[in-house]
Amino acid sequence: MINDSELIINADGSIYHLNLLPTDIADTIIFVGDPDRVPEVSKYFDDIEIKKGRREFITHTGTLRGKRITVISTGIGTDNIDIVLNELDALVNVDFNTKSLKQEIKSLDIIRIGTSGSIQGNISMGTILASEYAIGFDTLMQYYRKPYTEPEVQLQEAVINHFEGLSFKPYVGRASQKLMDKFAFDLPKGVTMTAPGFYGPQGRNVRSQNIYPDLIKNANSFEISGRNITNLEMETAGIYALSNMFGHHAISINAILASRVNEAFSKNPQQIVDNAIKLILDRI
Ligand code: R1P
Repeated sequence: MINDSELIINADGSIYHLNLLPTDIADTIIFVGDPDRVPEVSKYFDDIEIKKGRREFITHTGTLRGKRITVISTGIGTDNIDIVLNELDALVNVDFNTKSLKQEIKSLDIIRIGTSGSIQGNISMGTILASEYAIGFDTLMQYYRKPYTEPEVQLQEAVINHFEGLSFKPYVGRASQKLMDKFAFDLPKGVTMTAPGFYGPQGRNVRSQNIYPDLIKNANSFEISGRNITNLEMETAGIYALSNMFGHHAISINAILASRVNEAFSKNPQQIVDNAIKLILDRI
């Protein structure tokens, strides 16, 4: 039995932060960062059966062309991803009555529709990019033991060698091949760098003194077996590595809103995000 402080269940039977009951979620779950993006996705559902939320975690569950589907906002950063992934996993894999693991472990399909900045000149604003791999420049996975595949270890070692002198150890996560085949067969694919902050951790310097001022330059020049780091955001590595650990399927689709190499930001970000939402919902 899992004790009350390990797995906190609210008085109404819902899980602590997400405020959701096990019956509130579908097996296919769309992640968005911004809570305001949740209705931008669910407005395309045929009906909405559940609207719940707490803090930055807003959830709508409904049906699209006969398929039950959930969209949830994760807020910003892999610290939030830790909460969302662990609580969603508990919702499907823990019996809340006995507080014990279910006999049969379930795998969710998780699709992030996010926004991101390009760090390669040939990936322009407006691109909808699928992350094959993600590299976490945060410390989330230093708290979890999990096996890594050989390509993941090779990518991790190449990153550590290329970004000399980091005081932390980046980790690698990968997309689900099943979801890549279903959602991203014709999309540009890339390697996504996930940062634990928006300013210093992404090499931005408004009024700070950064320990790693050359992050973007180094990310831009990284190369392994013909692969580059394509884009930069704040969640994908955490989503991938935790999904890999738990056995969930995950894919991250990023609408490219900024070009860090050309130092530009899109004039129509809403339109680009809406294009990504419609593309994914068409393929659900
Ligand atoms: C930063 O502005 C936020 O935008 C990006 C980053 O990953 C970070 O969460 O993604 P979302 O638009 O999906 O939140």
